[in-house]
Amino acid sequence: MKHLKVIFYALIILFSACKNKEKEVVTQVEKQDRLPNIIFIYADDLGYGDTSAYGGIGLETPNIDKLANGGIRFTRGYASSATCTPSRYALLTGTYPWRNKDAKILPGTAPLLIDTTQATIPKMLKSKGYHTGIVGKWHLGLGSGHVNWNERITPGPNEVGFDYSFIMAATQDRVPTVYIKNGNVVNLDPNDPLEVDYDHNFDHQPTGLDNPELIRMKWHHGHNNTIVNGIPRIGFMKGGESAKWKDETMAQTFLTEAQNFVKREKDHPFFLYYAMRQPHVPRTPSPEFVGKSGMGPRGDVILEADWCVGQFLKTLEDEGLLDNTLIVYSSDNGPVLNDGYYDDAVEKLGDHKPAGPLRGGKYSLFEAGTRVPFMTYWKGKIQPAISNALVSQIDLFSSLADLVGSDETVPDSQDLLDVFLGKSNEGRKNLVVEATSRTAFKQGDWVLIPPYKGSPLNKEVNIETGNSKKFQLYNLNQDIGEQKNLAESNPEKLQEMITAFEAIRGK
Ligand code: NG6
Ligand code: CA
Repeated sequence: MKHLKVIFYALIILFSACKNKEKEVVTQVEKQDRLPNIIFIYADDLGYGDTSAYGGIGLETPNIDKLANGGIRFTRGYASSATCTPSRYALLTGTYPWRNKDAKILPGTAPLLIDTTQATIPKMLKSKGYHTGIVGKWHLGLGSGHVNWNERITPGPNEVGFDYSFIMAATQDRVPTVYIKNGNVVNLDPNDPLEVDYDHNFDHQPTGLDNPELIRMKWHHGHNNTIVNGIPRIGFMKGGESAKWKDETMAQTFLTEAQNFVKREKDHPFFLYYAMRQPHVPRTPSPEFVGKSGMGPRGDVILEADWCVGQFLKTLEDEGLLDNTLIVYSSDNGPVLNDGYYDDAVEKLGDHKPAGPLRGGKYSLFEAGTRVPFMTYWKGKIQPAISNALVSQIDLFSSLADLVGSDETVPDSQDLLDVFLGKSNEGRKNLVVEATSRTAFKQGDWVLIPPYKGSPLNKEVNIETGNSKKFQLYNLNQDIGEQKNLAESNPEKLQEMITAFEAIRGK
């Protein structure tokens, strides 16, 4: 009897040990099979030459460089547009922005630009079980015509695929200067309602134009409406005092939100779109970064952004997430120095070249408008390399769909997953880029800019627009700075480019 009892207990112990073993195996398999987390870190107006990884002079960006040098650094990675709204629209929908006539720089009161029935990356990932979030700059419109900022603002990010959103509505230089969390203005006092208008001032509200004595950052062009925190903005705003953001703590606020999101969501696959506001105007570094670059606030906020990337990567590392997370780093458009405020960006630039060797900048059809820092990083999975493949941010939709096993497709987005993971160098054959409602065409090493009316120079920002009465044809392989127009000397190539361009863009 005693023996039987011993055998019985021994069996029970053996059985439960087996069960535990089984559980261990299952968890390991689950871990291996788990879809990777996906993170976009998106800068605002960061140029091709603004990081040390891309040869930037006089600015050290060790954390962004870690992504560039530890992953694939693309030398021909493009934003879809030379301005923010169209690029962000294309990034999330995988659709060329020039197909949507409303995809232009939007005021803070514009309605939601993405149709709620349209395919988006976060929706596609959600269908595969991802938890999705956006932290930072939105600038894709909110609501459906008239927004009451004192009620839940909808539709917005939550209606186009994001489970969680903590955003600024438009840009740091546009009202409303408040954070919006899942559709609600953060810290809003119902007794001090928030009102926003882009056409008319509210009674007795000071403005940058009329009250220079209240200003701590002088406006150069535009930016002379309502003053918030001593900075004159675009658009008029009244009330909402307790909800107004502090410009100097915005970097930390977004960083903390991004860190909290990954800590919260780490137990299942997640997608985070971390849309940083640097180095867009107004450039307001936190006190630790003031004067750090020697280049004035523009350089200082680039260093601050780099620090944020470092802190964010540290969180991913501490949480044990780096091995299973694909990070895509890029910028929404090329660089600009004076974008409407006097902030020493021009005066203190020194030898730094925000566009590197490229011509133009933000708003421009030349290369620097859309060719931006672009890298993919996945610890242990992507081998460090430099890729010269032609890739665009619109390709992320189809490439990520492939990665997660979704068969959803959108016409303009090409599946370049192997290129993004460093297994292939076969990028796109060609690409249409947009800049302030004009388009240009790249195919192989060649660039075609069709004739456009309008000034060849945007005098306010001192950037060449790309406008010319004549066709422009450049060969980037021999002439990365687009100095030698070959349209007349190579009519066959010109015709070949025009035909290929029209086949995509229409006549
Ligand atoms: C322009 C603003 C510029 C910037 C830009 C949007 C003026 C004169 N200029 O209209 O300062 O806000 O819009 O930048 O108002 S973007 O990166 O969001 O596209
Ligand atoms: Ca931008």
